[in-house]
Amino acid sequence: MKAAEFASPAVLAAYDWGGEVLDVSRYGMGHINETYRVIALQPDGAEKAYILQKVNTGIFKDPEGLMDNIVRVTEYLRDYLKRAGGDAERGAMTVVKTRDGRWWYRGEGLSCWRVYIFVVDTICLQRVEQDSDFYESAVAFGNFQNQLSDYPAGTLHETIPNFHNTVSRYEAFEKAVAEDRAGRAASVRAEIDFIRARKQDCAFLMNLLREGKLPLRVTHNDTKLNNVLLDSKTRKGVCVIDLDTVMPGLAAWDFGDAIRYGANDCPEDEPDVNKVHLNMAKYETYLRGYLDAAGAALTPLEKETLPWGARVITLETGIRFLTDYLEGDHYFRISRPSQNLDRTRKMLKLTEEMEAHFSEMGEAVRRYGL
Ligand code: ADP
Ligand code: GN1
Ligand code: MG
Repeated sequence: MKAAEFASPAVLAAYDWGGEVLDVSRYGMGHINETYRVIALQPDGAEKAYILQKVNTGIFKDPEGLMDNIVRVTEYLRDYLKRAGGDAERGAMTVVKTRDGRWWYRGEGLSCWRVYIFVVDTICLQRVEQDSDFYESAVAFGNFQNQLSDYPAGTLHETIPNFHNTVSRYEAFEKAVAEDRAGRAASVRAEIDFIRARKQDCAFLMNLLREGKLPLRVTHNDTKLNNVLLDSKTRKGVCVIDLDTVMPGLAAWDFGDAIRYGANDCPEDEPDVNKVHLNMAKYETYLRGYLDAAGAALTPLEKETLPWGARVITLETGIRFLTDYLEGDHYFRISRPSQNLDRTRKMLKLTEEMEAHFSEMGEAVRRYGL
């Protein structure tokens, strides 16, 4: 077996892979978990692939609750797809049990490992390559929203409390500025001022939620383009992945996170902010796909506030990147020193662009139908 990076034979022994494990290699581009692809030889001579992940328990402190959410949601989706005549095998992820019948393996130091069947003949994009890819990812996330619209959101565990509570994210940011643990606050005055000037915006959606004007849904909460698999031949959306943050939330957050990641033309850590622009054509493409799939399940106010979702989540993600930079880069994985600052600046520039295009963003929603 070629597994130079992989030093946990006990984890491999905890699962029945159907035959000899031929390869374990690091996989994917996530910022939080450790992901591997495992290839195992099957009795019929075929090679079968799995995804093996070490969940970041520094961030997800309740792996039991997290895995319970994932098992419940994937089983619900599979049942839904079976009833609707969809592809239940590929349309929902399948968690593989350990040899002793558990949904996850507790490793050394209370680490949490879990295994999924690798959904084959799919692609996972870091950037939109063609317009239709973004449309298809919107349909996939929209279907996810629609399919779960009758699921009692309040019964899910809050895997990270206040995950998209932008008001608490703002408070954590102010605390990081005050503590200035990495001694970086003086060098990011402009970014701090930019965020402070938008303190009110952080409360916009939270207020509507508190007032009962927006319903709490089952949401994904991390709707980046690379959290959906597209069919490698047809390029249609196959399966929504990365379900760690599935919990009660607002539809606008899911819509907004996808826009902040995908409706522009550069990577998330683009160092040159002059290149960062909101791409309105991509925004409209995603909006169309999302409403085509989920429109019927959303209230008029939910649809109306979708642009706010984009604006607030983009600002919030900038706040989170800057908070991490001020705290010394302990949360988001980095591969170079000022990566979290570049990520911050990109988010703030995009926020500004959304503010400038805000009326157009709203008009597009009205054009596609409230
Ligand atoms: P992270 O939370 O670190 O982003 P993900 O759960 O998104 O981790 O997984 C990382 C990558 O692994 C994904 O972007 C995708 O390329 C791949 N992946 C995850 N689950 C599957 C799966 N069931 N089938 C195929 N590829 C997968
Ligand atoms: C993290 O795990 P990943 O890379 O899909 C983060 C998201 C951020 C995103 C920014 C649990 O997502 O909230 O939006 O990075 N996930 C968690 O790229 O914090
Ligand atoms: Mg991911």
